[in-house]
Amino acid sequence: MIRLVADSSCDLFEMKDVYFSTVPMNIGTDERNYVDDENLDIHELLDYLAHYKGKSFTACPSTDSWLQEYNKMEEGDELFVVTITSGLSGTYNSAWLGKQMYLEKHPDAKIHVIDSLSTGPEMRLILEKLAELGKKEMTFEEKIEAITEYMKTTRLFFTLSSLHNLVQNGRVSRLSALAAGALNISIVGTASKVGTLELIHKSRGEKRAVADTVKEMEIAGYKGGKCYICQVECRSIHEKVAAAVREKWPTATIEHYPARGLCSFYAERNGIILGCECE
Ligand code: X90
Repeated sequence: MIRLVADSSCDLFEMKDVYFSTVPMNIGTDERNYVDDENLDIHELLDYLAHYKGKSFTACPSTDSWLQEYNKMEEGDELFVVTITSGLSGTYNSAWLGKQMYLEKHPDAKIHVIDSLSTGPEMRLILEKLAELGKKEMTFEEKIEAITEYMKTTRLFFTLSSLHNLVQNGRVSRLSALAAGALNISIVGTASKVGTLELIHKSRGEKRAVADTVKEMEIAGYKGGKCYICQVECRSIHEKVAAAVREKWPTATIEHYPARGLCSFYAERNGIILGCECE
C-alpha cells in the first residue's frame, strides 16, 4: 500500500482514496504555542498575532513526530513523505533523520522523503501525483523516478500584501522586502530553484497584482493544467486570480481553499500561494 505523509504546510487534512496524514508545524510567541493541527482556529490565531506586540515564530515538526507516522507502516507499504522546502525550514531534515532512525530497526522499509523546494499548493500537486502513481503497477524506484520528473513541471507563485512575518523570521531579507507593506502594494514572487523566496514584482493595486501573477504563470509555461490557490482570509484576490486564469485558459482545473496555520502565518491576511502545472 502507498502511504503519503506531509507536514501541515501542504494545507490539506485529507485526500481521497489513499492513506494520507499530516504532521503539524508549530506557531508561537513567548506567551503562546499553537499546534497546526485540525483543532487550530486560524482566524483566532491571525487576530491574536495582529495584536501581539512581541516577536512570533514557527518551528518544524520534531523527528519524533515523523517517527510516529513511520511506525504505522506495515509489511509491503511504500511511504512517501513530502516536506516544505529545506531552503527555509528544518522540516526536511527532521523527516530525513526520522527515516534514518526507522531504517536502523527496519532496514528494508521503503521510505522516500521528498524536499518539495516549495510549500502549500505545490506540495498538494506532488501529493496528488503520488496518489495517482500509487494506483499504477510500478516499482518503488519507478515511482520515485516519475515523481522526480513531475516535480520539474510544477511551480509556485505567491502574491502577498505583507512580508512582515517572513522578514521577522529571516526568511526573506529586510532589504529586498523594502516597500512591501506599503499601502496598496502587493509582492508577487515565486519559489526559486533552490527553494527560497524570489520576489519578482511590486504591484500597485489589486488589479495589477492579479495581472502580474497570471503573467508569471504564462511565462512559466502554464497552459491550463491544475491551478491550486491557497488563500489567507482574502477579500477577493483569490477569486480574481481564479477568474483571470479561467478567462485565459478556459479548461483549467482551478481550486481555491483556505491555508492551514503555517502558510497563514507566513502568507498573512490577504495573501495567496498558487501552485500550477507547467509544460
Ligand atoms: O521550520 C519552520 O519553522 C517553518 C518555516 C517556513 C518558512 C517559510 C514558509 C513560507 C510560506 C510564503 C509564500 C510562499 C514561499 C515559498 C518559497 C519556497 C508561505
